[in-house]
Amino acid sequence: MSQLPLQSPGTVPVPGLWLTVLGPAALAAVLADEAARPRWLGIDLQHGEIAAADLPDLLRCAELHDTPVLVRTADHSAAAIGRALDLGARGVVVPAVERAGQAASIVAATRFAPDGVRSDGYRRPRARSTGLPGFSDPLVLPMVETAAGLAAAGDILGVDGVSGVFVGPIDLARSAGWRPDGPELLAAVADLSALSRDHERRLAMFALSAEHAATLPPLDLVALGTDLGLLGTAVSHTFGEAR
Ligand code: 3PY
Ligand code: MG
Repeated sequence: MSQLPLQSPGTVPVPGLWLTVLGPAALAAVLADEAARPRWLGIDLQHGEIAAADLPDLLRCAELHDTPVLVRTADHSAAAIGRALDLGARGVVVPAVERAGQAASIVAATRFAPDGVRSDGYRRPRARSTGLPGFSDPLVLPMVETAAGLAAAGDILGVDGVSGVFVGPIDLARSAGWRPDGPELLAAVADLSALSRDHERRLAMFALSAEHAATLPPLDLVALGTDLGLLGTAVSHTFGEAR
């Protein structure tokens, strides 16, 4: 697989859509336009309204539309991580990682013995790749979203098998006492961007909007908003003008 070069200043991160409410039928409609669809999807099992039971149909729908999915698990458990990968997720985003040891356990949960502790079930074996050229398979992205996680980011990025870190600006800002779109957060992301490159790892982040994304330091992956957030923006724009 060809290697996607690590991002350098001014290059555009791979844009994704964060799903919090959509079901498979609506997702199929969103992905129907091949020229304009998001390059990846994040399915959020920590927040939002999507239940674990919705995952199989959402993943099948995404697969039929050739769109790789990262699942944000509700917690760090090997069960949650293994299940997301079994169902076809190309990677996992794991909330609030604060220590290298936690990151190592998460990596172990993504790998079969003898390299890890992932259980091998009865599902048909499938050759899986992230579908994102140059991104490791599966993507293992611990979230940096607390002040403690930020302080430990170098150690977390140094863990063998970690693909990179995923910044959660809302929780990070809350934990550090900053605004999510404030200058301290931007400076922290710039530091993480440099640190990720030093470790030859990826940097991903949830942006508050496409406009916010345009202000961010170099990233590899960016979520440009949520399904419900984008719908809300379109509704206020449309009905604000129609009133
Ligand atoms: C955060 O910003 O804390 C997130 O987890 C985004 O979903
Ligand atoms: Mg968060």
